[in-house]
Amino acid sequence: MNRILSTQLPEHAGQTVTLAGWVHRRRLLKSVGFLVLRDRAGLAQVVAAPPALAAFPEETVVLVTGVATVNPAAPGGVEVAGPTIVALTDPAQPPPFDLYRPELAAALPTLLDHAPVALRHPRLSALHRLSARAVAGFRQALDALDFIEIHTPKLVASATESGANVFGIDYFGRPAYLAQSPQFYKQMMVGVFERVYEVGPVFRAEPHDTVRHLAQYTSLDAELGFITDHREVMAVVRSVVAGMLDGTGVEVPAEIPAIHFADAMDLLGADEPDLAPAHERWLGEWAVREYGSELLFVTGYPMVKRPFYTHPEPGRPGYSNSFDLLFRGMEIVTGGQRLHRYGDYVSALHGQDLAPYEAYLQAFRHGMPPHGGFALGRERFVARLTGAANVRQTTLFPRDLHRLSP
Ligand code: AMO
Repeated sequence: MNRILSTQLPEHAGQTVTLAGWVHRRRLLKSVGFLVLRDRAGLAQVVAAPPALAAFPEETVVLVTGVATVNPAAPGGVEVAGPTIVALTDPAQPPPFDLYRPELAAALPTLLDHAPVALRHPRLSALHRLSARAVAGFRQALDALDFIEIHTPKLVASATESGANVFGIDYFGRPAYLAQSPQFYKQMMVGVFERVYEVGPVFRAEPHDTVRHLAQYTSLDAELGFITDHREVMAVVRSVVAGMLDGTGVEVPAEIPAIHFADAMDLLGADEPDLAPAHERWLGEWAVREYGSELLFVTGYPMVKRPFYTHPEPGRPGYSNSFDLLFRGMEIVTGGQRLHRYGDYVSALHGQDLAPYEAYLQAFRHGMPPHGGFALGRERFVARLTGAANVRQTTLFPRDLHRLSP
């Protein structure tokens, strides 16, 4: 289609141009009418006599040909005058909310039920563009560090994280699962490529209705070999997060501050094996006060709360060489050093049937380097970045306890 975008109007001042997009809004005054057209780049104002706009209700898709005319009052300083407007669809039915208002005045369930239309709102689509830029930043940072991108199965034979929140499925008559993470596969591929990453969907049958849990989310995973301990993984996390936050105004310290889990518990005056959301919030505020940083690593989580592949802390076996990264008081990354000796895996899986882990264990039987990695949840990252209170706002089509459609 021979068209220019709304943002290109100023370059064409004085010329006849064609724009295509959605009718974002019409304003009909006594003697003049305005049609605001929305395309993927932004908004453009079209001026016409009010009767000429009557046939094009909001959200109708139109082709507008007219003269790009300088008008300082128009968005971008140039509007389209003397237009011919052709509808490319039937007149659109009005959406259940006004997409042209700066804020969508509808409750989250309504917006999610009407996601195909609600997501057209410039605020909402902008958030998802930001998400896409963050994922591009993740890839760029890891490409620059010589990682390669892999794609691993999402239909799997065993749970990779805790067994509790795994979706079971019928796989040609055999039991199987939706992958909770690419954990086993990314580790196995360290044995091939040394440094790998994956961007893909993961599935958690989360039984709780919370603002930070989804049944499907996008996991940004990385894994690297030949490390001394988890601190090298944390340095990679720092580069990745800096890449993802580039251009957002959030400052990433050259070294992100870190606190050991045991010290965090002392600060919190608590004695628990894991951090509760309120603990994370408190530590987030503490890191701002103490270090001026919105990012904080918590290291050394107790082994009892970490998966079996976690490497213990040398000299302090109750703790682990693992970490979480908190961003604005919420866990967005989990990672750490892994076991890498076959015998250690057999011990860690104590007494369990090893058959489902056969392919995974194969890698360790045949020689794996010391390695570690991490996973960052895209939806939580974007929620912290944008201030969205609920991860459902950072997912195009969220999946949760109650929602399987749209
Ligand atoms: P973990 O289970 O902590 O670790 O998940 C890693 C990150 O994924 C995000 N996340 C979620 N986001 C939305 N909905 C959920 N239900 C959900 N669960 C987790 C969080 C979390 O920090 N294999 C390990 C990672 C590793 O060690 O490499 C793992 O999956 O942002």
